[in-house]
Amino acid sequence: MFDALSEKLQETLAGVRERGTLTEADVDAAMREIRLALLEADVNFKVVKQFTSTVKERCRGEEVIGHLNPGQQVVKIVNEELATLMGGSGRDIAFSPRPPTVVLLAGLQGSGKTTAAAKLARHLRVEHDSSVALAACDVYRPAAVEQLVTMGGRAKADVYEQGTDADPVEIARWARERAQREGKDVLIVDTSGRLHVDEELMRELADVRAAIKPHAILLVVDAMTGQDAVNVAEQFAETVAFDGVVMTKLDGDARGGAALSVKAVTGKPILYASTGEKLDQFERFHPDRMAQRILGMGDVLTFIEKAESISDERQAAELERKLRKAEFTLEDFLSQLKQVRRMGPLSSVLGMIPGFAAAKELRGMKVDEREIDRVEAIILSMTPEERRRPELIKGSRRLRIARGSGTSVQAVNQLVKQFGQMRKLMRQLGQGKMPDLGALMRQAGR
Ligand SMILES: Nc1nc2c(ncn2[C@@H]2O[C@H](COP(=O)(O)OP(=O)(O)O)[C@@H](O)[C@H]2O)c(=O)[nH]1
Ligand SMILES: [Mg+2]
Repeated sequence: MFDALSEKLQETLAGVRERGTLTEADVDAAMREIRLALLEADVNFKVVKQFTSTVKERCRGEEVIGHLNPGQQVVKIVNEELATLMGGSGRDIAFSPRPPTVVLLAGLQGSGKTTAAAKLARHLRVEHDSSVALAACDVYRPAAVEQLVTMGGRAKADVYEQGTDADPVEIARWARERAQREGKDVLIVDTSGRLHVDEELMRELADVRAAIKPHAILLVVDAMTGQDAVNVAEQFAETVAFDGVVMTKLDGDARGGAALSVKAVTGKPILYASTGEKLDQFERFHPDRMAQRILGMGDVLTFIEKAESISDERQAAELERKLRKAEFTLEDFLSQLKQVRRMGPLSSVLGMIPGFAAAKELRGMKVDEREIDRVEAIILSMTPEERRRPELIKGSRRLRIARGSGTSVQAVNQLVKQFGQMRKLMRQLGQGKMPDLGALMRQAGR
């Protein structure tokens, strides 16, 4: 998703970034291109207009024009405004202090409610360790109850159902009581949809809402329907005040218009994104990360989360302390290398780091895993003392390490030298300066 938009915005911003100074005409030209790119992505035209005028105003106000490194500033502004457009930072539903937290799902027929109900149940079980029950309140289609029973089973959630003869409001009320009695943390209520927003649907939703007083109402919308999805959301917002959106079928939506417009039009953020038919193709929606991804700035937080999931927190804190004090040794470097490797092929990991993903000359670059093997071998051939104090590595030590690792004295020299540079860089980092990773890579490649 967002592929075409992403490419166009990156192209435009790369042009801006390369300029030394920016004139007002440069900014205007860039805004025109951004406007076109957003319109082509099927973003609501009013939203586009508002977006570009905000960005332009900020560019003027923050003295981008004539400023040192103005291109970076423009990219930063576009990034922030894109994130704001989609709702700021991502969050989960708010849990009630008195369980069960009741979540009502609403939306048109086929938007993906039943699928989302099961996915959300799984998500809450896995991420929050919640016990979840699902209530089957779509009694109009005979297969709807069965579908929820099957999918709920796969999500390891209890499904509360009374077939298709009971009244949806009664089922909802009964399910809420049962969830409380059975000590469930969360009850997710799946409702019926219609092909269009109609009065009957709205009345039924209002009745269910009045009967069970949900803590959160989520509107499920199909991203593939583009601006129709946004119009539907707008209609719902007028009658059933929902709290957030579940955007489904993002896997089938190449343009991204609905995802970019819905918050601005309805005032409600996207909380979850569904990207496939499988149960685990569902995640919290992070507007800030999405904006960065669209602009090719790398997905730093996802990267950090990935890293955190494999290294424990204490280790991470210790590492940070060392980085700040520049006590980072080759030993630490080795353990970092190992951790990074566990995260997957290096090229995909590097793609998540800003600077790497954006640098044109690095796009499509293959990281030579054998080079890393060599580095690892060299460090492994050092004594612990040498790893802590690489400045000891001279003369006969160098030869011993080269022999032990099956490399050459030059290779050992090079590693020690590069490590020295890296340390210097980390000292800067410790002082709050972000290193220019692109420049570092170019240097290393020489
Ligand atoms: N590709 C894709 N299909 C989805 C997604 N979410 C739901 N579907 C499919 O959309 C169809 C309608 O989903 P369903 O949950 O029954 O919609 P409901 O009528 O709102 O309950 C089903 O065939 C689902 O498998 C998604 O994120 N991606
Ligand atoms: Mg359904």
